[in-house]
Amino acid sequence: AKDPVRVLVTGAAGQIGYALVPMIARGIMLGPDQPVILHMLDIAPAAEALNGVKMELVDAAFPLLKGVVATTDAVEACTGVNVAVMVGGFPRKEGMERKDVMSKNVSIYKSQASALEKYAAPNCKVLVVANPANTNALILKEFAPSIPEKNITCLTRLDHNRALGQISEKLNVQVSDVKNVIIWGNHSSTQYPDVTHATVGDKPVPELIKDDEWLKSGFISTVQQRGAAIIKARKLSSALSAASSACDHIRDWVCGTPEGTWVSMGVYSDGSYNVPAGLIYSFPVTCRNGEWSIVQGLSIDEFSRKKLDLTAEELTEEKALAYSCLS
Ligand code: NAX
Repeated sequence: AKDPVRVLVTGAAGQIGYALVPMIARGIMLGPDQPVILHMLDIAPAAEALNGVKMELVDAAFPLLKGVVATTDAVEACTGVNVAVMVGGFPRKEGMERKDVMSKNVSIYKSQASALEKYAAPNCKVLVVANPANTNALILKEFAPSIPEKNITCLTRLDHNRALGQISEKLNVQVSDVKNVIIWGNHSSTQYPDVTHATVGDKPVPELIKDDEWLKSGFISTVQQRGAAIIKARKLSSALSAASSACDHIRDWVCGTPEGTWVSMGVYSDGSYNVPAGLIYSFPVTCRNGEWSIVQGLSIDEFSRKKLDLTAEELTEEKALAYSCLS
């Protein structure tokens, strides 16, 4: 039997945490033959709720679940973890300035970066979900310099999956037949959902859809605004889809992407596609042997170029704002 993998979930008493931990314990993230030990971190006001989640995990008697650590101590939470899913953060509340929210998250991600750097297992893979996801991941990278930058990513797979879902509904085909959409840039409303290279079977999506107007406007804004639409409908933000996409992200990263298929991940930019180096930016990637690489050589038309640049500009501004919170 395989040794258990230790998976950290921060913010585990929250909405996404509640959907995510049972998925991990059932093998959806790391596979049906991979035992896991869950490490759950939250803050003191949520300690009792966190303990309730732990009780439910015990009650569910998951065969793959070999242990549960539920704690408000970041050191205990980070010790020995092989995978860290960072869902905990400070939400933007009504009337709050962007800078104030950024400042709260910068201080959380700075201190959790240090705990991970000191106590996580070597080669720990990190996925940041909490918003602002790209910039939180960048701060984590800055303050955990001994963790390889290739190991620090943020979640844009939910946006990617939303794009697959929209195309599947529009064409009335199975979502599993749609592939190679791309989310470029920030996990925010400036993200660019791109179907230029997407296919259904062996046919290009733009040829199948034949509705340029929808592709260039309705589709893009629906994907960009989907989070807001869920909040409006549910009075709560996306949780099950976020949790499921986080599992997809880690599974493909660890187990590899299928031949001929790429996915979207927020990763440290090396300047590919003329995206400024040093941002955490969502790119199309393939994964093999536990490492992602950016898909190279895709053609970028003028329309796409503008969208790639716009979301990069927003990330550059966010980065500056985050740094201004440090001083
Ligand atoms: P909740 O408010 O339900 O849960 C957040 C949890 O984090 C709470 O239990 C809170 O106590 C905990 N927390 C706060 N500070 C912490 C700290 N310093 N250490 C550990 N835990 C801490 O939010 P939820 O709906 O679960 O969303 C979590 C985060 O995901 C939010 O930042 C949200 O904006 C972000 N999202 C990101 C998505 C993505 O695709 N990247 C999509 C879904 C989601 O909106």
